[in-house]
Amino acid sequence: MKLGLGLYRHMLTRENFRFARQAGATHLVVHLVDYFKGAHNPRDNQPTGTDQGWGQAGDPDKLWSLEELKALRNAIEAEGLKLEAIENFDPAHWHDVLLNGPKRTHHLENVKTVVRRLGQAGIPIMGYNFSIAGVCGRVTGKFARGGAVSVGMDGPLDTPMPLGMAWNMVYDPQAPRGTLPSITHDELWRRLNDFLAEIVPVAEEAGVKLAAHPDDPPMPSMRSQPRLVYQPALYQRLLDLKPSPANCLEFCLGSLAEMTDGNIYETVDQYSRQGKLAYVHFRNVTGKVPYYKETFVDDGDIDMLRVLRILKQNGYDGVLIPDHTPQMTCEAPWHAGMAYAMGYMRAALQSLDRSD
Ligand SMILES: [Mn+2]
Repeated sequence: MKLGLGLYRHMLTRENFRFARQAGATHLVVHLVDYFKGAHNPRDNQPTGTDQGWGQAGDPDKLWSLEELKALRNAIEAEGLKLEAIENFDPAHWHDVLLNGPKRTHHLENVKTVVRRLGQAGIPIMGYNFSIAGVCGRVTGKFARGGAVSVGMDGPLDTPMPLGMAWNMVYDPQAPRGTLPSITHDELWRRLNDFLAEIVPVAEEAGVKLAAHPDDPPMPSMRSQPRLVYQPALYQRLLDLKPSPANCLEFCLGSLAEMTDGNIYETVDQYSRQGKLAYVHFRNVTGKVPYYKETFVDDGDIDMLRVLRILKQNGYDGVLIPDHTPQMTCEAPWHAGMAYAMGYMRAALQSLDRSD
């Protein structure tokens, strides 16, 4: 297994590539969506939800270009790292795939274009989250050990979403007032089915794995919209809809452990045994929806070492990234939190390798 670090768009600097290397990473996972345009304190790298979500989505007419992707890969390789995955499509480019809106056909073409460009740029994985409401409804507080600031959930959130919003970002600031009508779970699965039918063949041809993140938080519905993968067994449904080497998982241990059904070790075994993990979000948590808190990696409900042993047993050879960590109380809360998680992960992997 390989150690990686995830970086947000505004962090794609040589200094942060070096930070990743220093913390033991060999691989990077990169977010190209800018979640922090309206953030008053981007230093914490913790977007928080309001009615307006994380802020405004990107430019609908500007897809990530091949040149941009190649330049990014080159800059990362120049620091001795590999670019393993891009995490998340920009809602500006595909909102009508999620919403089944008037631009749906055009937005499916956008996704195909982005996937083909990843293939051409030699980036092996595209992570995505097929979710109408996205990551929302979380609270922030001093929940983690020693009063470290982390996120969690403190009860359901079912306020309907305003029009012009998808995946917790605003794609149309001029949208009329009003709220998005609810749809059924069956309708959401039908939209996913159509998405996979169109995109998986393109991903196969491009040599790119599509990696689905489970719902964060994994509630059956949020903001009056259904969610897709909110129990461990629903991941199997997603895989079985379109069996293909390109139909894979962005396997988030935290979100999976927050689910009310199943057992995290059986879940890890079930999906890693099938070779379906594109990469892993290696984070820990205490509690389950709708009441849970994110914790330091060594301090939650999941026995992370046991997870690693199962992954090894099933031959998982991909990348692990910390995903999120609590913010440590110092001048660099995000970096310190990540460095702590990376040190833990590196020690765990070394100990696993040397215990044969
Ligand atoms: Mn995750």
